[in-house]
Amino acid sequence: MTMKTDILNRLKYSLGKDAENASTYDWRIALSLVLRDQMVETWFRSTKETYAASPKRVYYLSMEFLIGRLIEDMISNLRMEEKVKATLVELGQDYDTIVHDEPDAALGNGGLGRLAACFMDSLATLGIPAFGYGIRYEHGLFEQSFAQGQQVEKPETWLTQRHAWEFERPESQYRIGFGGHVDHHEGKAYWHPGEVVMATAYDTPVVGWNGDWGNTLRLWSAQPAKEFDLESFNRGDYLAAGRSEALARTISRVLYPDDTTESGKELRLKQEYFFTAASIMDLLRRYLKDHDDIRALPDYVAIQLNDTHPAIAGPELVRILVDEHDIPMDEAIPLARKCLAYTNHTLLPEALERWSEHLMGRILPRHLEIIRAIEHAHQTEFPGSPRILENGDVRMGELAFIMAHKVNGVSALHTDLVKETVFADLHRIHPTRIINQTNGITPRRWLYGCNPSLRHLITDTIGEGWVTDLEQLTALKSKRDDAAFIEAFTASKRENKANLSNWTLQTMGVSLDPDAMFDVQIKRIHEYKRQLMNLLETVALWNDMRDNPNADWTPRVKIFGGKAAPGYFVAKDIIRLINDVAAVINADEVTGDKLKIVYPPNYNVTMAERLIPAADLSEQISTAGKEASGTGNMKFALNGALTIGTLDGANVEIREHVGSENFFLFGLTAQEVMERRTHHGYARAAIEASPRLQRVLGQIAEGRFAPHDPSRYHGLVGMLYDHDYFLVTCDFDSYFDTQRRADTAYRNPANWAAMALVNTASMGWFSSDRTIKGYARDIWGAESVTKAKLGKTA
Ligand code: B1H
Repeated sequence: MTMKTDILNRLKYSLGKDAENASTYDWRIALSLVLRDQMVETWFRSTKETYAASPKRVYYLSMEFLIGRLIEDMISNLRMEEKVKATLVELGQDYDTIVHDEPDAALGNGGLGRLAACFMDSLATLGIPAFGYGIRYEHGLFEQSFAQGQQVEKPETWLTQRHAWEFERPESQYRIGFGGHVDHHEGKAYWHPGEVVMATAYDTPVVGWNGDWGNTLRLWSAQPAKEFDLESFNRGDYLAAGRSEALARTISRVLYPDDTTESGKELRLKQEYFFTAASIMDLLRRYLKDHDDIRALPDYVAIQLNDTHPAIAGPELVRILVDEHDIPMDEAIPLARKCLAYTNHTLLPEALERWSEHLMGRILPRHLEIIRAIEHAHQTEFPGSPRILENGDVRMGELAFIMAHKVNGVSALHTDLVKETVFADLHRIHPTRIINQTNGITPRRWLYGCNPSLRHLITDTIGEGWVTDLEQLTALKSKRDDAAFIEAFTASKRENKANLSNWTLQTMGVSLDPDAMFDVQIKRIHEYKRQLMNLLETVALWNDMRDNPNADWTPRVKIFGGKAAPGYFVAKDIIRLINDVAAVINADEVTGDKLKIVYPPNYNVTMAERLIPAADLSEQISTAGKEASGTGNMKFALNGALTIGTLDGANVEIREHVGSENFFLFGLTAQEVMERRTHHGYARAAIEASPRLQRVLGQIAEGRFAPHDPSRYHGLVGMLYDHDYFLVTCDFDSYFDTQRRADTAYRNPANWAAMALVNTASMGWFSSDRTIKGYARDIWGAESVTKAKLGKTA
């Protein structure tokens, strides 16, 4: 059968539509179902090969999988782009319209969730048997719009449409208990939960490059446990009856939009336990089908904890080993540890999870007992070591560390800081436990998929091997003196910029000058990421341009994108200020096209795929020591943008790879930041030393950008003077000067393009394939079942 017939059949039999009456949505779902059929073949084959090989399986537990749109991934990984395009032409349908109809699956906040999605792509491409485990949130990250410049949040509703990729698995259901009490007799513990919900699995196949291997992303959805309600009802406990229904309705309802900011909410703890417990039960059921000896579990199971959110996995696994398999506690703890590893993603104190013992005891009474046992065992072995239980709190970082056989940071600098700060004492006791695995990004989505013009140029020049072996891009370095190639490279960037300008024109009514430098900062809005410093620099540049309008300025478009956590008021003020400043500057006839600010609302994965290929300059300007890694920084450099950045996170390693001459470095180092904070009045001193900054702050404080509400930003400006914790003021001058160096460099287009090309050509190491090989080798002891793929290990 031809693909055309397949699609028409799906339209008819799965959607009940004929071609004459089909909407874009109908066509997209029909096409998706046809593609899904293709994937199922790979998927079955991989499952069979896995059972035959009986290898170690990897389980990646994550509260977030920020997968975005899947249709283009599927089309390109199955190598069906030409065929799909040709078929849609035959059917009189437009490829782009159909592909862009798919809503983003926004099941994550930012980098942590997107990393999990890139890892799933690499695991499948490398042929490592793996499951991603998470929550099937009914509502992903909220949708952002602006009203008079202010962020407005609306619930996200991706599941009101059919999610064409998933399979519901009603047969894979687990009972998840909460609360209740624990009985002890004859040395055994019996937990009697007070509430139960059911976890139902939904599977999305994840197919790697070339359709060679398929893994599963298994997301859990909560359902009421009917028979439990009935039981309670019959016992006369009318309140308990119905509670399961209420809990089930909320537990997988919505993603917490907090990113690296404070939470501590009861529902969040329930969500964490819900998906972790379901995942542990599921992987044990799979293991016990083929194995009798529970003590051999670590030979077949590697569980990776994506931050502390699933850290309850430690106590849960111990609970099952002790309470259900009668393994003694002192044996169960090290056995569980051999299966578990923990990735730390942040040092920000507000993001380090703690739960009050009281709450933990109420929601998970048996787990609190086990946590005490883990604490006791560790204190007995290492008297005086850091405690899990402290000041009435359960510290999840310490728990995850003590229950993991490896703990990793996500960039070289971050890992050093993990050793020196949060886990310094535990590191002294366990000196080989902390290791580094610098983050990476999948080249399939972040070059092949999002940047067709550059993809074609590269493939025409060095062949297609780079897609699975990104280090092959180094071959492009020799082209930096090849004028014809540089011209083609520049033309590709220009095409992407023109496309972006068309998009901003259509969606926001603003067209951009493709000859201007596109300077992009896209990420969550956070004080440590310093969008505010970028904006202050923009105002300073505007002042200079107006002072000297006839000078030969390098035209700039400042592009911002990102959401603020709904309760993070400073971040929301920063958003409003960006929009207020944009309104004034964009209307200024003196500066005109020489300076524009655009801030498209609702930044998400799809928008990143649009903006990154069109960027000339990548803003990676966090206060040194605060950004654990960053992964956007890698995406930009891979797509031929130059970075302006601090020595923070993976910027350090990016700069080493691309060369200091191809990177605009500025600002204090992590050490200098810590030192500077000890100076009394450092911010005021920095402001007083910088007339340019003083002037900008004066304008904002006077209401230059909010003439009808002139005191609007008093708080924000006052904060910079009095407690500028993130050192915006101290780095401002160095940042401004470095921006002017970027201006000068941009005026020599051939040289700029050569620098950009070296960036692209040097980014091979930042493939998430390299990262996953590192985890497989150093943490999991897992291998590729399609052996060839792991041959060339980084
Ligand atoms: C990162 C988070 C995070 N670090 C709490 N920590 C969350 C913490 O909803 N929550 O409660 C959500 C997310 N996210 C990011 O991880 C780092 O800031 C980035 O620097 C890093 O690149 C990324 C992936 O490692």
